[in-house]
Amino acid sequence: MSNAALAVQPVALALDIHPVAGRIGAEIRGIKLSGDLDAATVEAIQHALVQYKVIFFRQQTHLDDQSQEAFAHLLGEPIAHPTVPVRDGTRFLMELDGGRGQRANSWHTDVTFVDAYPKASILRSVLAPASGGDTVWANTASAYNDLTAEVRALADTLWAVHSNEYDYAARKPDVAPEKLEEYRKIFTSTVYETEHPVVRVHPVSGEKTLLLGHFVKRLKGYSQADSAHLFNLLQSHVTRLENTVRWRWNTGDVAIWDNRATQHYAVDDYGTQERIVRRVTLKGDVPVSVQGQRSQTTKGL
Ligand SMILES: O=C(O)CCC(=O)C(=O)O
Ligand SMILES: [Fe+2]
Repeated sequence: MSNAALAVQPVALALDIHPVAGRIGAEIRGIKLSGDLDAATVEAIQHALVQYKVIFFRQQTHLDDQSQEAFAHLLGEPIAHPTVPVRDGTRFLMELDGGRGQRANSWHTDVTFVDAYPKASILRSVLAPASGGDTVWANTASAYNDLTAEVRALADTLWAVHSNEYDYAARKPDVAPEKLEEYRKIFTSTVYETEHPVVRVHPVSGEKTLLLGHFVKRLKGYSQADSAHLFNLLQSHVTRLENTVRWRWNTGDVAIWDNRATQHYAVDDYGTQERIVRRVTLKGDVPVSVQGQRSQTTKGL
């Protein structure tokens, strides 16, 4: 082979990757995120994202709302939240401000109340508290693999109804009722219901993943009580500490997660300290079950 032919062979770009926990999460060093990254770097980031499921970049304090959105465009097609208005001056960005009670302290996958929910989320810390306010991610593929063969076979057949309408007060007893009502009104301005398989085949890796989290209302064909038992049996494997990674934020850190293979939880232990994060989500595709059936939105279209 001539030198010229060698030169056009695609070269896999090696990122400086440092796994954080045993089963999920890696920090990537030496990259300055922006809308101008070259194609090889973007491809390597995409690959690391599917492999590690959540990737972290420190010291990205140069990013602002616009360059966060520009970077997001390189990884996919940014989409706005279906009900929460975008931040002023942006097209897709959503802010979560702890001071305004926006504390995502329950286990979830983003926006699973619609069928083609986001494939990934890109979260930037704008203001990190001096202590506390960590975020935890869980690997929903290893959680599936941890089940016994018998429970896996059962899970493969289950379908769950996901909705953005749930008992907000029951979930957040510590938030003032007026604040909660204000939030609920916006979040459920359109009520959605979507039927998803409990086991989703990942469209890139082919892994089987548990698709659950706090938008699940019930399992199809089961009573409320049996739904709760079955849900807890499966969900408890997702959230086992061994199955998670926890990130201690500094202002300027960016976390990107594969929303098709993870759940996350923002720990609400920072009291009255300020904490602000901003998120861009990327368009996903409709989940497919082990048997090849697709998810379906039944309400809110
Ligand atoms: O505040 C966080 O760390 C995460 C919030 C969250 O759930 C999200 O951005 O999707
Ligand atoms: Fe979230």
